[in-house]
Amino acid sequence: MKIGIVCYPTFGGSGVVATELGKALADHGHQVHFITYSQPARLDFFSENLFYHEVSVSNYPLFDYAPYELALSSKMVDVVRFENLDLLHVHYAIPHASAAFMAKQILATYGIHIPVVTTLHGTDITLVGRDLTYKPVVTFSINQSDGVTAVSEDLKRATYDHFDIHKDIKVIPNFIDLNRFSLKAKDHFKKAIAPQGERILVHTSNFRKVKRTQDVVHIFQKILEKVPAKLLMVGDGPERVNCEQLCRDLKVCEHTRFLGKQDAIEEILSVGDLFVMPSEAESFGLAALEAMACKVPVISSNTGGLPELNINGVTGYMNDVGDIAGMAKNAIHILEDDARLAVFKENALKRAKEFELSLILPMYVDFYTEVIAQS
Ligand code: GMT
Repeated sequence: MKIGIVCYPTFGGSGVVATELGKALADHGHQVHFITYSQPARLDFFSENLFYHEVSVSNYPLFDYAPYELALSSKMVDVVRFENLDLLHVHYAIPHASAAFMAKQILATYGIHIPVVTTLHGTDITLVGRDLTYKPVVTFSINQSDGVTAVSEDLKRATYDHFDIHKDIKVIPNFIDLNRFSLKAKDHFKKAIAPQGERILVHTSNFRKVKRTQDVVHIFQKILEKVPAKLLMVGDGPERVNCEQLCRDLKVCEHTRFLGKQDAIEEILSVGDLFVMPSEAESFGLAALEAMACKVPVISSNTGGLPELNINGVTGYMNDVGDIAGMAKNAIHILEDDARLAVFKENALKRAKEFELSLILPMYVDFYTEVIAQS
């Protein structure tokens, strides 16, 4: 198949999933054309089946806001026509699904029919999409997609609950490439971070409000009262500065390192003993799956799709959003006993294997085939 993939080419989860999916499809002989405004973060090598088409938005003094969506639609039209694509797969509804709808209409005037698959990732539904500013367009463009997928049962439910959707939504969970995400020997790094053999906690995110990153610091402070530990905060975003201040206020700075945006997340996860994800909303929790693949159990909130990934008492624990005391208590329970920690680590990896790329990729390929046949 020749597939066009549209996504946010950033460190965000939806862009990561889209990029990894495209790479895997290309490995399996499909031709994949990425259509984005910059080179996706994890598309940093050559493959004969991978192509990248940059959407450049020309500015004009009249525009307070340059019309990215129009430039994207035009680029989709161009790529579909001249690369003879079989299908467009857009990740994150806003504005990709409506841009695809526009492209589809334009292509029809050339006698070209292009099926569109939209994958819903989370905040496009639960946060931004529900905002009345976008809701009519999001509803319309989901309904106009030829196929719709969601990354968890919870996100599917939320979509039906909050939008007037009359399309079937297929749940295809996120996946993990265990060739990349696996426990790496990083003993020297571990020693540098935790010279006295302290437990290492890891948090990775884009430091947006929805991630409740300050909860991570509060939880860590409580853990430190009982278990010698270090905290690695990976990623960057608007809340980082507040977290840094909180570390100073709570006097946990000397045990905390802010590592900023990192490419080799698997190497950092490899020294981790516990991953902390206290998010307000999380449609799936890809970062938690990445941790589990590196044998790191997860302390998380029980929001959104997290219960579909993290098994309470087995791969980690879940508490209500904001239950800092509960999360700290469960973290201490896992961390204070070597044997218990080892069991949680094994369980985390076992669970991650259920989301192996090779199991999930065929679900997308079958879905594309079905959508192409039906449209
Ligand atoms: O979590 C973010 O802020 C990024 C966001 C995105 O779309 O890039 O992540 C969403 O999609 C990921 C991949 O499907 C999911 O694993 C995340 O749970 C989801 N984030 C939220 O629902 C908050």
